[in-house]
Amino acid sequence: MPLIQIPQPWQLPERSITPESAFVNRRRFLKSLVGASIGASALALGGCRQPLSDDDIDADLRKTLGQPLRSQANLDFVEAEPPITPQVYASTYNNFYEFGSTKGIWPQAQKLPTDDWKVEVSGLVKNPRTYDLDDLRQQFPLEERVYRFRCVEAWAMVIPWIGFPMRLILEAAAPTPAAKFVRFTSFYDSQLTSGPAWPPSAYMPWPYTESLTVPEMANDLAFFAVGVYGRTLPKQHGAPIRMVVPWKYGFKGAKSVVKIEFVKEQPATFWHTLSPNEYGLVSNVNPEISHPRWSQKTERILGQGTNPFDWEKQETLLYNGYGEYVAELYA
Ligand SMILES: Nc1nc2c(c(=O)[nH]1)N[C@H]1C(S)=C(S)[C@@H](COP(=O)(O)O)O[C@H]1N2
Ligand SMILES: [Mo]
Repeated sequence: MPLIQIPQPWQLPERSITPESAFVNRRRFLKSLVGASIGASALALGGCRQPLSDDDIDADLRKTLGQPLRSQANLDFVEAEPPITPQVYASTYNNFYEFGSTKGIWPQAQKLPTDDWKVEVSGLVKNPRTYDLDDLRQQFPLEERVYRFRCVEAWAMVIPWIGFPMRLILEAAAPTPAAKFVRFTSFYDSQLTSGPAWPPSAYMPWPYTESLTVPEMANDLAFFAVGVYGRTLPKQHGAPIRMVVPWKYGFKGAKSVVKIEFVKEQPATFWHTLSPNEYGLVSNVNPEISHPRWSQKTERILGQGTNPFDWEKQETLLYNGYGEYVAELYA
């Protein structure tokens, strides 16, 4: 499938043209990043943005595209506001509790076994099906989407995901009228993804699960990512396929999804089960609803200062700025 970039009204605004030197640097930057080996040389590059070209796509992802990128389709570049977070920050500052409770779990996450991955789509649907990764990537055309991302912990970033709208899986599955919610389950194996030592993993309701309503999943913004920054998704980001729901707090986007089930009742979910006051079932980004332990009025943008912890502060927007596209879901 060609990787296509379809301009949509919710895309982040186009800005001035990035100089050629930045483009060359970006390519070098992308090439310097192979899986987990992340070069510190990339630090200089914050925020410049160019259309994806064939050179920017790694061999693994390209294999599944089947044909070269359609370059004309990618000529419009998007410089995001705020700028795209440098990959070196986004891929070394992660939440993935299956591998520990600190942000630096990316080396541990390399244990995730992603070969022969299968995603089961089941429950209240006319067409249950188990997809392997090639099925998914070939059946659903891949596109790039630059989205703001807001963690409930009040940090934020801007990420260029590659994947396809969740709606395409929903349409293929054809949920029955009884289906009201969707439960998403992450990979779990008590040996490989044993969870953090502290807080104690034994008390956590594994596997990690999340939920959306059927209309939320059908919204055009709800996305499954299989790639990021022009490459196959690194394991620490939730390879090989993870949810991206940009108007909700980050925890609503389960990583390394193995099962998508259409159900009648609101399912129990991981964080909500652990701490219902802190992690709501809906959890739309909302500056007016404080977390019990901190305000949600502002957020810190990852990687905008000279080091990852010298972060710019900005105001948090209702629905993370995507209200125009999603507010009607909650009217
Ligand atoms: N399976 C699983 N999915 C998960 C998490 C997790 O611990 N396990 N953490 C969530 C949280 S709190 C956030 S902020 C995002 C982080 O995604 P990133 O590390 O790719 O930025 O993943 C979400 N999805
Ligand atoms: Mo988060």
